[in-house]
Amino acid sequence: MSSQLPELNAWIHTYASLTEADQVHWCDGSDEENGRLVKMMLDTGDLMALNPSSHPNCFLHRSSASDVARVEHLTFVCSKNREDAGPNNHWMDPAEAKAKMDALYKGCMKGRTLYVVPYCMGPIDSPLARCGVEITDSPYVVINMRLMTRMGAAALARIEREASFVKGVHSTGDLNPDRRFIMHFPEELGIQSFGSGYGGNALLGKKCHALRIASWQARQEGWLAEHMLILGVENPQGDTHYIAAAFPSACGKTNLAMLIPPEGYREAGWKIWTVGDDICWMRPGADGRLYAINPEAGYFGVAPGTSAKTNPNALAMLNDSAIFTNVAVTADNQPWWEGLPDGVPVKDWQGRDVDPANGPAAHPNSRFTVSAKRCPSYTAKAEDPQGVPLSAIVFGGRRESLVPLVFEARDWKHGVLVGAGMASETTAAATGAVGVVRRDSMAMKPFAGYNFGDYFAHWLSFDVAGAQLPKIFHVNWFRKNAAGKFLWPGFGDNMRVLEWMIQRVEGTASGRVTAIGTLPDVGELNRNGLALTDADLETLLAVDTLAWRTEVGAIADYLEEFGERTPQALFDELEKTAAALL
Ligand code: OXD
Ligand code: MN
Repeated sequence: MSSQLPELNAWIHTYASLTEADQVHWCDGSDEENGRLVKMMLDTGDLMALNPSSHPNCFLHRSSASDVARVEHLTFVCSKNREDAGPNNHWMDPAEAKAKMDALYKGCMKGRTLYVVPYCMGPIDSPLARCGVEITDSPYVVINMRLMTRMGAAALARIEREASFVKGVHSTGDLNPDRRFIMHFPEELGIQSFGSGYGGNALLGKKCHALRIASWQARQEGWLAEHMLILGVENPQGDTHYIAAAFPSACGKTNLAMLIPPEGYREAGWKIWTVGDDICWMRPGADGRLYAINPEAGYFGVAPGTSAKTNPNALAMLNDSAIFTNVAVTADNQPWWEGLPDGVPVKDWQGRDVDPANGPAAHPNSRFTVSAKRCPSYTAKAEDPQGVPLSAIVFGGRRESLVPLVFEARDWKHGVLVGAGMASETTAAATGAVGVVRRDSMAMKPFAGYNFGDYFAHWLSFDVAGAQLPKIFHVNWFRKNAAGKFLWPGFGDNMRVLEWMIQRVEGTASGRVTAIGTLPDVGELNRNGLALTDADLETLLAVDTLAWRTEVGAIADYLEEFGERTPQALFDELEKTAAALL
């Protein structure tokens, strides 16, 4: 097979020759094709069937033990000019990167099939969607891309029509961590990945395309590609407000996206709808509002910690047609991970008998892949080609002190500063060093495909006459008391904070203006059914002037890192906050 697009055929031909692939298979995305690939992987041991009664059509994949996560130190943005990648990215000269990758790709698919995976990020008929083609020698990548993107014949038809697509090349190579690179060529809309079969390194539609390349493309074309979930909050009157929210990893993005409101809210008729859990592309519409789509079609979520308590919706979507990667299994072959209250794991993520001396049974970064449509809070709005209009944008991080439960930025400019300055404490599980504050602007530190200074300026550029921009908020679910206990219950109770945001959007909550922004006034946060003392609420909503002065200084130092490219407007905003703190 080939396509009607000579440029695409020529590109495939180049890589089929370079990699010396045995054969080339153009993926159509059909059930039949998927069934064949699954059967082949069951035969080779690449996949294992899970319990067909409890988990029909669910499979387990065990990755190589040294290939279990994204590799930021091996991820490069190869723009022509180093400055364009910025201090927030690793950079390599494009010619040098290509030479390196060509040498790695040479003959790497001998004895393997080269799969051509055409895919569309976003609803197939959406003007906000963008397409790509991934070349890969991993059937695991193909079956994951089928769940995570609109993959196959319809995407190919759009690519042939538009004659423009992101070109991604991926080979698992020999999985040698010393021969592993994830290269991005934003000026050419190209991605080259070698040596990893894992998630964000290999499913090129996700972080590589939908964030790094798309953020660059978005800047040229006047939109934004962000590391944000999108949810809809429907009130008892049936009106829905859509909210996009950015959090660094390990801050509960998937849980917030699939939140189930507390009982009192449910009884009153409140509902949460999930549009996306990781990535949001947004663009101003004719009415001046920002419209958002989830470019993905599925969820590639972290399994550990997902339970009936933390995320009942996620748990419910995982009992059929899901792929699990690096989880443990029980004696009757059900998937298992830390945080599940029931079940006893017998084999760990590497297939060994479970032994606590080997660490957790499921890898801490073990994952599930599942179609978004399987989520009980799925909304057909996720397929709306026009996207959903945003009422609010939320930034958040994990801060055990200083940062209040919620505050609203003064305006868009201040909101951009709040996003640019956001930070999160590292967790012991991730780095070993607990409580180290790391700046992670808009949760895009590992994902912005260009210089953060230019990125901040691009954000500011949306503030034009006639724009009806969403309100910007900052939240912190992770505030602790002196005894180290979380002050806020989080999870479903975060609904209370969402409700206050909506009241601010609708103009029904007056709030309390402070130096850092507007906080809920006494009595504005709904505490019905919540065991939260007045003293704890006061701590959650306090602004410690002295400590915030230090924070303002730290944010200024951070913004200086991007040199002349940091817009002066952000320093002016910071100055306003500093003055209000005096
Ligand atoms: C993810 C991540 O997998 O942010 O979504 O690492
Ligand atoms: Mn993410």
